[in-house]
Amino acid sequence: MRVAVVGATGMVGEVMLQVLAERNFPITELIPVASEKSIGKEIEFKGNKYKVVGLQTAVEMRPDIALFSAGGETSLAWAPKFAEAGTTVIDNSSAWRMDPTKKLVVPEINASELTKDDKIIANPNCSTIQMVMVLNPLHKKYNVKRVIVSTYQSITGTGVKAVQQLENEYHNIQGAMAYPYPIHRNAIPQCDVFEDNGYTKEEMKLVRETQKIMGDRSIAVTATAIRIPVVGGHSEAVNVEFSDDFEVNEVRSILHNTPGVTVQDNLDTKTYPMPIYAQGKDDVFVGRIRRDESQPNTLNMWIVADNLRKGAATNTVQIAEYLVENNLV
Ligand code: 11C
Repeated sequence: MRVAVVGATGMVGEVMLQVLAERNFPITELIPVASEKSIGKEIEFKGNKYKVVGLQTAVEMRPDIALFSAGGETSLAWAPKFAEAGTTVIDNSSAWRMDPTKKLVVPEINASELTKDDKIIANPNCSTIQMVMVLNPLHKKYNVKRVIVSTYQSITGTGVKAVQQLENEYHNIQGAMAYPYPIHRNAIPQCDVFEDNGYTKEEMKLVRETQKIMGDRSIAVTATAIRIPVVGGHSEAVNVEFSDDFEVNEVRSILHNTPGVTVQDNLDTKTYPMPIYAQGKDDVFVGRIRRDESQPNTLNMWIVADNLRKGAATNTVQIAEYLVENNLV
C-alpha cells in the first residue's frame, strides 16, 4: 500500500506513524504530508527518513490510502481531491462525520458497512469512540435507552498549544493560552465551542456520533464535557439505562469478552482504569461497574482510553487494516 499521512508532523499524525509502524501495516511507500511550513522537513519511519511533501504533490502521487489528521478545513478542501484521484481517505476531523453519505466507523462495531465505494471515511471523535466501544456490546444484550456521560478530558485533545500552556503554568512561566482560563489546578467545563442549545460541540458529538455509529437514533444521550490537567487520556463517568435488566457479573463478562476492551474492576485491590496507565495503550479500559440503585435497569461505569491512540490514530489505522484485509482499497 502507498500510504499518505496528512498532518504527519502534528500530534495525532506522529502517533499515526507510530501505530502504522508498530502494527506493521503493509506500506510500500510512505508519503508524509503537511502544511507549507513543514514541506521538506524530514521525518523518520521504521529507521528510514522521508521528506514531507505538500498536499497538491501528495494528490498527484495518487496514494492508495490517505490518513488525514490536519483539521476540518483541510479535510473539507482536500479529501475530495484525494478521493477524485482514486485515494481512499480516512479522516480524523469532524468535517465528514455527520454527512449522511459518509460512514462513521469504529471497526469493532460497524466496519462491515464499508464498501469499495467509500472514498472518504470518517473517524469518530475520541470521547465517542471509547464510550461506544463499551456501550455497543451491552446494547446488543440489554438495549440502551439513555446515557448520561460526564467526561474528564486530556489536554492533548486540544493539541500541542494546550500541552505547552499546562507546562508553562506548572513552571510559572507566562506564555500563549490555548484555553480562556488556566488549566493547571483547574477543571474547565468547556471542550470546544458552544452551540446554540447551550451544549459544547464536544458534548453534541457524544450525542450524534453515538447514534450514528451504533445505528440507533432512539438512543438518548446527554453529556457534560470537562477539560482537566491530564495528558494520558480521556476518562468518562457513564450512567446507562437499559430496556432490559442485567446482572453486574454478566456485564463484566460481556465486556471481558469484547475485543479492544479491558475490564479493570476489583475493589479489593483498588483496581480501576486511570489515564496515567491508559497512556500509550490501544485498548479501552472500563471499571467501577456497578448498579445505579436509584432507578431500575441502570448501570454506572468508568471508561478510560488514550485519546490519541484508540481515540484517534489506532482507530484510523484499524479502519485502513480492515480495508486492506477485505480488498476494499
Ligand atoms: C478534545 N475530542 O478532546 C477533542 C479532540 O472532533 O476530532 C478531537 C476533536 C475531534 O478536545
